[in-house]
Amino acid sequence: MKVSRRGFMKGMGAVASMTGIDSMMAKCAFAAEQAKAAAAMQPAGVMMVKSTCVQCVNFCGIEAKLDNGVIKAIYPDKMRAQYYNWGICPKGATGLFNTYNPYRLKKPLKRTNPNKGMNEDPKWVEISWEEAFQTLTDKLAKVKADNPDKLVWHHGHGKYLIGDQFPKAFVAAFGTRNLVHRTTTCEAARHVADENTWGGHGHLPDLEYTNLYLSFGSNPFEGEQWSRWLDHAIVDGKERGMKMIVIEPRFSQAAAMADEWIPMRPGKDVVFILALAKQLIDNKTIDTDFLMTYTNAPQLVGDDGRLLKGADGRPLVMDVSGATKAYDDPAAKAQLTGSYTVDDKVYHTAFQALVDDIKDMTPQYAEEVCGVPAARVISLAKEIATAARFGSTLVIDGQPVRYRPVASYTFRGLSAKEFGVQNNRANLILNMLIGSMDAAGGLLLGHAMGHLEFLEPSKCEYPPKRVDLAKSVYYPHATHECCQQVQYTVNDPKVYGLGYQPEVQIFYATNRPFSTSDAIKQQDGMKKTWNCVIDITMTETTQFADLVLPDRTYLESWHFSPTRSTPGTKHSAIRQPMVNVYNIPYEGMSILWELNKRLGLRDAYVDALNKKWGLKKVTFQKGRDYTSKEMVEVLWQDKTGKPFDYAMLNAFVGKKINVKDRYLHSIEKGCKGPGKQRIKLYADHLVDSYANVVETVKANDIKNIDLEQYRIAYLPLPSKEHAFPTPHREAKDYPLYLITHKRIYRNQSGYMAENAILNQALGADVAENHIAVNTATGKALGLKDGAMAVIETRVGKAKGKVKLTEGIRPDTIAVSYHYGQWSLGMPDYAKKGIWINQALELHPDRIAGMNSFNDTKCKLTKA
Ligand SMILES: Nc1nc2c(c(=O)[nH]1)N[C@H]1C(S)=C(S)[C@@H](COP(=O)(O)OP(=O)(O)OC[C@H]3O[C@@H](n4cnc5c(=O)[nH]c(N)nc54)[C@H](O)[C@@H]3O)O[C@H]1N2
Ligand SMILES: Nc1nc2c(c(=O)[nH]1)N[C@H]1C(S)=C(S)[C@@H](COP(=O)(O)OP(=O)(O)OC[C@H]3O[C@@H](n4cnc5c(=O)[nH]c(N)nc54)[C@H](O)[C@@H]3O)O[C@H]1N2
Ligand code: SF4
Ligand SMILES: [Mo]
Repeated sequence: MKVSRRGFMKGMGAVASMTGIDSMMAKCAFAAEQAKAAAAMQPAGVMMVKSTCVQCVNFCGIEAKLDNGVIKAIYPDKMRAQYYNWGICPKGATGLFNTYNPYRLKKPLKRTNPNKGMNEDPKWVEISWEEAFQTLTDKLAKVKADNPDKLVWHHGHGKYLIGDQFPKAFVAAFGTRNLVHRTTTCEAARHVADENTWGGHGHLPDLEYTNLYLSFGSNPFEGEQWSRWLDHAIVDGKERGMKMIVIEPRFSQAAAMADEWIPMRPGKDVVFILALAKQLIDNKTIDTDFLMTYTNAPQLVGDDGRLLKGADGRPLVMDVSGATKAYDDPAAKAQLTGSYTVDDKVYHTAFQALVDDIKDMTPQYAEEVCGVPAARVISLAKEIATAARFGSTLVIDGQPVRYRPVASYTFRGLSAKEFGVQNNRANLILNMLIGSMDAAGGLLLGHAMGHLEFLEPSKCEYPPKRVDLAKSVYYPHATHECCQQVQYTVNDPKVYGLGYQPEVQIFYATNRPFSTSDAIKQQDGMKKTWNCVIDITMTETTQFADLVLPDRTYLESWHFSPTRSTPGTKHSAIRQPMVNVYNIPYEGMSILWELNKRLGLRDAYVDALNKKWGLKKVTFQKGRDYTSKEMVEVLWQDKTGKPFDYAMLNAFVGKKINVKDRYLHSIEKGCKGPGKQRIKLYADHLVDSYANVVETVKANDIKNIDLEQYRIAYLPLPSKEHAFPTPHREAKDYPLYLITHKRIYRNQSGYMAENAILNQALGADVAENHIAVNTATGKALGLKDGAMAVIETRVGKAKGKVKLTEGIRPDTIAVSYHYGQWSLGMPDYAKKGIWINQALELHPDRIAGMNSFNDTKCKLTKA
């Protein structure tokens, strides 16, 4: 019998309302019984169900084939191909193995061994959901009555499983300021660079029209990114004749696809980019019109680093007449370069400040620092200039738009760094110089000047309010809820001036003691608090948990699922349950609902949900309960205006973006003309942020801030100092650079290490990772291919198998993330490979709070 999706959902709906499987009114034990009954009532026959894969951040559309209620195969949803997603990856195709995984968590667990540690058996005891909720509610009620900030909520992948909004609404209703998530381990430095440059964040290369694509350590094809749209847009671009140059220390899959691989020395990109900038400027091959119209390049800067402003506070420019004028005076003919005396003081244009800043960035200097031949710096600058087609326009659908078909793009390659913000600012400045921002074929910015507050200096508060020290004097522009500082602060709040000791931590789909740098030290904080973990398998985090709650997987639960918009499309999607393999009665969304209810916060939660989700037409109502399905229905209807039946059949609705919205809505609206803020080529407000750091440190006699390092971090322009992160300066006895990266066969950590296909069927190379060592380096160190070696850094050691390759710089080794799990709750086959994070130094960016993952230096020796 073949059953349609609509028929199936009707059946499920009937089961749900009849048995209360999804109903939060039900008592826990009762719900579990009913879940079993529901599972037994799966319809017979073959059926196709559309949904969204949420095993990584790409949210691919999927179509699953069920046979008698059992998932037999997962295919890509062809309907989404025209919008963003053409196919699925090995993880997506084998995702059912993560759901049918026999090592899944099935019942709530209570720890009975009070000692926490890597080798401590927690001595779990199974408990009922009722007892689990009661324990958690009691703990939370106590904390709430005392000081709600003593609760710290963490989510990692959880951000995508149920969105940021549900947890954010919960902490708002509860009253704690302490919610942290994973963005600060991903790309927060890039977001903060965007925010401090153009007042918003998020940008994408316009690959449909790009002719020259520079990729600085963005890792598509391996670390899948942006809905795999990036992979396909790159392939399509290349078929059209686009040239792609990959600049990074390692021969990545992207490098394998590229026309050229430039093996950059780790962490030195900023010098390379500034050397390119100098060449472009010296050769007079820059987009002057762009700089004058959209950026603060002509604004005057004093010797104190600040902008010269008129009586009304508006920044001034130097008119060709020799008088200053307001930057946005339509009558002004401003100078782009030069130094001028105003009221007996010397001022330079911001552009001149850049020219002076990079005067030493010769091709020879770039060669010395970055290990890239000087001749290639010179020739690449020429290539960029030719490809940029200065002054040209392209007519698309009858609309002329600026045409600068060169895009310089990056992701964690420049962001997962101690100077991540400055690295990314350098890349933005390169795009500014060639005028590629918001041009056809260039770099498209999300919503320029949508948040002008990002362009203001930080108040550098002290004492800090939040456990992650965000926006405090420690991380003044940390706007993305830094997670990796938390355990240090929890371990010793007084050192940071935090006025309270956190008591309870909840971890929802995140694996912090495995995923952060200097990971072993991170465990100390978790030993001090009572911890609840919500996951689908045992992990390194459960090793430190007091209570563990099982969750349903992405194939078992509802969500108004995210998608990734692309330069040309926007969409909405849902995720829907198709099985419930272990009859688990709750999942992320319903756990939160139940908690709020038991804490007496249900109506406050409803208010917060409406606000966080920005609901307008259809909203959550007070005084009633919602099943997870009903919550998704509210969200779908408000966001799409379409009936929910449509969602259950198609799981997706998409639309194409018109030319105006694509090219003329961002900087054209936000940065051009009178009264509009200009893009900050020169980030003058960082000078004031630094001054506020100095003042706060002095006023409070703060001992653990190195002001000289803050001065360097807060320079208003990226500079050569930003190519020398702490380990590069200090770890003199450690000769090799150590970098890490993603692999296509894993998403992060935890559950996927237990997927039998990805661990057994695809062979040994997939089941583990290795140390990539240049052949010449291996020979010099007496290391043969396959030999065991020890990586030693200033913070730890990691042992693993060597893979000799030409695909890495001789002064660098690379180890992928994801492998070498050690949780006692995992089967041995999931533990293969190297856990590199125990050996990575942690140096958060002093602007963004984003962690450095790729700055460490090491020794390599035969094991
Ligand atoms: N060396 C090195 N370290 C890295 C990286 C790197 O490239 N190199 N990458 C960094 C990056 S970009 C990030 S984002 C962080 C991520 O690190 P974290 O934020 O710590 O963890 P996540 O990988 O987001 O979450 C993984 C957890 O979610 C669980 N999970 C999966 N599906 C479900 C589900 O349906 N329900 C529940 N409740 N749990 C589920 C998994 O079992 C696992 O325990 O790691 C960072 N760490
Ligand atoms: N298969 C898979 N896909 C994923 C994930 C996953 O776990 N698995 N995670 C998702 C998440 S949460 C994220 S944040 C994204 C991350 O997406 P990416 O940032 O694209 O991926 P990473 O592998 O973290 O990127 C690091 C890249 O930078 C390079 N690199 C390291 N140091 C330097 C340097 O100094 N300079 C330059 N130029 N390059 C350098 C590395 O060689 C590597 O290729 O991936 C997402 N997609
Ligand atoms: S790329 Fe990510 S979302 Fe897409 S199929 Fe693979 S795991 Fe799923
Ligand atoms: Mo990430």
